[in-house]
Amino acid sequence: MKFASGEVHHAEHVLVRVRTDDGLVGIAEAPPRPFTYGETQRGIVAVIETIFAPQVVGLSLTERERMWARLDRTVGNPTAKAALDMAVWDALGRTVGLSVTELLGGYGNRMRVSHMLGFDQPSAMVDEAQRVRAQHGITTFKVKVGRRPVSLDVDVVRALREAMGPDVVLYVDGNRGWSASESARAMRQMSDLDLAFAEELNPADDVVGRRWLVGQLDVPFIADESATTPAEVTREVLGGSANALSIKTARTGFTGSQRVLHLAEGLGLEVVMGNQIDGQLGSVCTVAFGAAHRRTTMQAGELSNFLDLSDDLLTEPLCIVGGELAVRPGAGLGVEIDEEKLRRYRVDA
Ligand code: MUC
Ligand code: MG
Repeated sequence: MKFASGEVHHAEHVLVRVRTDDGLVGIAEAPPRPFTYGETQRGIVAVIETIFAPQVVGLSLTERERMWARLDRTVGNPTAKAALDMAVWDALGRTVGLSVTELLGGYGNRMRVSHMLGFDQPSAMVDEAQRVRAQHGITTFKVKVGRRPVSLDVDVVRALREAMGPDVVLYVDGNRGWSASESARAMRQMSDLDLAFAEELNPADDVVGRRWLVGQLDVPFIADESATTPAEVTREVLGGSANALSIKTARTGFTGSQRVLHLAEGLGLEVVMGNQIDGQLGSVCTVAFGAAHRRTTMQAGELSNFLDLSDDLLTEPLCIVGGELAVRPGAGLGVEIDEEKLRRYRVDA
């Protein structure tokens, strides 16, 4: 997967496991994304082993507020904290015999899926979209943009609209690749392509340029990596630099994602469940959260990046059917790690 801020070739993730006194194990994954959050695989392991584990071992599964007060003494490290949080929720669900989706909100048990298309030639991106629609029934696509000249990406989006027809939902994500003026020009050139959203086309740190851009667009502007915490969301939205949100459980866990979601409800913002190029375990976490709440099910969730991986760790692989991914029935997240595969892929033992 290639995009304006980086590329991902391997799933060098961290599997986080929380063991309870009763012998139950909660699980979650942390995906290192140095170009977005500054984390690395070894850094995630180190911060959990040396700082977070000593702070949380001994707490009850219901003391999440206390746990976060301790985790937040350390700045940064969002995916390490999020994986710990989600593993605790998984362990809680297994303990009380309820799914995480029921514990979080119980709104539904599935989400429509949006598929992310990384940088390539227009014909290759169209081929992928057609294959994904034929094989999995997916009809919503997020197109990575942010290349120079902007015509590279404009041509792709136009080719997708022409090949896929008027009924597919298309939106674009620039991962901060363009300037404000490049973004405005590209969006003008795509104004006849019926885009649903534009995401992080330029950096939020271009403060005036970003407000200028967002103020002139006729589609909601999604803040992703620029607004990950309630305070960042408040700053970006009240400052006029965004008017929709990407929520990623990979970086805010279930506890922090719920805070951001409730803030979005209060502010009246549309939200999209985003993907941090997650494996199957991360995708299970995203759908468990997204299906649990009404607002997150209003848009298709980005749940299909795991399709790019040649193998994964779950005993029962995920399956997207009819354009939807279902929550796994069963307590907690409802999934188990295949210990044989874990032995094969782990790099620390
Ligand atoms: C996205 O929505 O931006 C790519 C980089 C990253 O941090 O997340 C992905 C997808
Ligand atoms: Mg994004």
